[in-house]
Amino acid sequence: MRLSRATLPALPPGIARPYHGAINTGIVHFGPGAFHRAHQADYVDRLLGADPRWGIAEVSLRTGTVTGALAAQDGLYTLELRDAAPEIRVIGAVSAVIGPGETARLRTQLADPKVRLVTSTVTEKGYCLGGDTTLDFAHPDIVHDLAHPDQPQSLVGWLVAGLAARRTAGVAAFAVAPCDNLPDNGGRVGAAVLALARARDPDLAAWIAGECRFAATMVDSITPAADAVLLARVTAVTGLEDAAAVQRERFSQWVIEDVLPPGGPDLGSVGAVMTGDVAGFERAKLRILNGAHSALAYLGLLRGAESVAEAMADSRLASFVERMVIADVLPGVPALAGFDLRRYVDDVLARFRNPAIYHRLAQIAIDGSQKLPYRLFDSVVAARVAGRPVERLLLPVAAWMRWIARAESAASINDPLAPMLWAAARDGIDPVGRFMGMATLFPAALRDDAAVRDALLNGWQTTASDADLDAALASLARL
Ligand code: CS2
Repeated sequence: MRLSRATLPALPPGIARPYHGAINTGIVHFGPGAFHRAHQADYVDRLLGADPRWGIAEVSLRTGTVTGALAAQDGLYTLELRDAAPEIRVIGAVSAVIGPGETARLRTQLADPKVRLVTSTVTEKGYCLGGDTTLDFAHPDIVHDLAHPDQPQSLVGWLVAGLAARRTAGVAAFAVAPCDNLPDNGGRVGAAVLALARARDPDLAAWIAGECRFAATMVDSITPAADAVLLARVTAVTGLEDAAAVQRERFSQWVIEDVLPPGGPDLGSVGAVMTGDVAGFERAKLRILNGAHSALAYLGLLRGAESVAEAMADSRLASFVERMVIADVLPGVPALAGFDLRRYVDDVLARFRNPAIYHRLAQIAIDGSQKLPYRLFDSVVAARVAGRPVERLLLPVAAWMRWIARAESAASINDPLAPMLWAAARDGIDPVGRFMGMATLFPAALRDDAAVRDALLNGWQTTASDADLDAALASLARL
């Protein structure tokens, strides 16, 4: 039997059920992947009992797998919180499902006056940004959206189309809150939307600039991809099949810039933190948590580990990463009022050790070219400015290059720049030079930096042999 509204009564007692009344759609979300379903949708689910206006219309622009599974289950799915005493809840925040190609429905939904907030988790690459903060006008999706503004393919194209439809209909703009791991995600997406709107119609751009708020957010909860083991566990506990079940650690944080207009969902009432300084939290999280994650992923994969907890059980690797974060990352992270960053480091490392979470390193290793600039290179820039060493920070980058070089083919690497990265890593003469020359990857401040080049060359040599890498991790953890 499959989870649905009709089968809800069959759930065993003790499993929390969703709000039973009717809900309206007040939020449109792009990218209903596991992270969104485990994180933002959980906050909204806990809000609906008090205010059922904020159901979520889930939009998938590319693949219909998740939207298809949700549609077959009346939008319901199971969330498992994993720690020593796992907890299972059925989430009922999804009020509508819009799959790829349903453009007329999407346009209507975006123009609906009841919709006040649009959120997104489309991964770093889904925003079509160039090397810095601006929209990449050479991106094929953006080229397409400029030529066909009413049939967009990109998220940014749909935001512009939705706002244009509201303006024409005399409906107030919705607010936008991107929820991906990008620093200043609100500001960047806002700039990208304005850039595309301007290219289409300067009056529209002026209206958006005046009417639409883009809130930066910091999102955090470790969410391993759903796998067959999870689905089987969920069915064993609930007695129901669920093709859209998700899992995450119990810890969860959602920090939202306090620029959203009144009249929207009161996410603060269900634990989201509204603040003026999202940038500080975002930077701290990206450099500390995500920086350590990426370091564990590439170094751990070279050392044969498969999960974050396994990599943390490799004491040589765990000591190295801890030393890297404390000595090289932390000093470059500006202080946050009322927030103990040193303690945050310990908490993050403890979360990585959670034995109830099987978080695959291969999942974190995806899209390195999109992630490393914010996760590690920003720390390298800060270290160079302050005259601190960069050897430790660049060893995981070298491990990434080595991991790419060992891939059988470019096609086996999950990264939008895979062909270029694979060709560079396999360059027999100067792979480090080829990587450093990539403008979208290396920040300009580092591209011609001899100290960076030396450290990467060292790392590249070191990662060629397991014994050398072992010795380097041990000695760099002591320095
Ligand atoms: C991870 C993140 O997959 C990755 O790259 O580093 O998704 C991480 O688990 C989350 O940001 C935690 O909030």
